[in-house]
Amino acid sequence: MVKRVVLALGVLVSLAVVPTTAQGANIHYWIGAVPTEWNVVPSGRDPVTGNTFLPTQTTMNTVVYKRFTRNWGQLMPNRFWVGDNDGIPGPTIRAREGDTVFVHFRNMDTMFGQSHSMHFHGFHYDFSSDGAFVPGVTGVAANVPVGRNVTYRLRARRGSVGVWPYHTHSPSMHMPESKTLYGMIVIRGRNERKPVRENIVVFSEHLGFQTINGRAFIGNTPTFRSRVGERVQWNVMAIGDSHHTYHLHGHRWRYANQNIDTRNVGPAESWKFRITEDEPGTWLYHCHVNFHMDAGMVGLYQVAGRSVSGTSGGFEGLLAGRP
Ligand SMILES: [Cu+2]
Repeated sequence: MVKRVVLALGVLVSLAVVPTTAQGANIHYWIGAVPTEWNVVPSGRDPVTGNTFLPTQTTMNTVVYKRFTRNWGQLMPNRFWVGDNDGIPGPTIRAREGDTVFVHFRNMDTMFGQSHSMHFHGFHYDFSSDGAFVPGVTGVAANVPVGRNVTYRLRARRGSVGVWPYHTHSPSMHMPESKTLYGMIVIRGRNERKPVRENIVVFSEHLGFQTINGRAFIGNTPTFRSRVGERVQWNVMAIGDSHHTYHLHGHRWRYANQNIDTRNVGPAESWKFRITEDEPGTWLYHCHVNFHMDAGMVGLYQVAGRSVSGTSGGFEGLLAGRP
């Protein structure tokens, strides 16, 4: 009897030691710095003004982050619009509070032959995984030569929940052809529910254009889609030298105890908000700095009604030029 009580107590004690929330997972990413040719205005036109551009004005050789399958098997497929593996922004790194993320990085920049790195906001990590070059102090992970691999170990803790940038922080971050080495981190709370849709908007500037996810003008920037009744999350971030004011037509959300429909985002700042969709339409989202909008920082958000027919109204024609 005594034995049984002791055993029961032992079970109770061991249960108490086990955390009440689920243990975090170990997540692995294989991400390379890959040279690529990038067209900022693949349609060659701004459908609002009718201005046209030649490919020679809108195309650059540059270096981007791309994700590979396990152990560098092959490039992960790209998905339309937000892509996730077309290069700008780089692949989205996802985790939940409690997870440990291993990012295996390989520098494949044979085009420019520069050393690169990855530096992550939001996560907790040891100094050796900082990925930021300090002369005479940091190791190879802060300045990875072409052909070399390193692994960054990142921990998502309670203070890590949110959306964050990652980018190169080797000396190459000061070179024009490496200004395209950036991407987004999305860390969910342990018990935070997934939104039905997630729209990623990264403001930056390339080749003199003001870009959203590396593209300029409607039909080149992402066209996001949703349906009335869906819970939609917008992740907004800026990279580069400018401050932007994200604005979404026909919608408003709560921030700092007030209703807003426009919010600032400066270099390396990032934030998210959620809305439950109730306004069908083909809405503009854009930076409200006027000359930024004029230079391409504008896109469409198409919200269909509950019926299948939706509200596309000539919208597909706008996108005809998109590859
Ligand atoms: Cu702007």
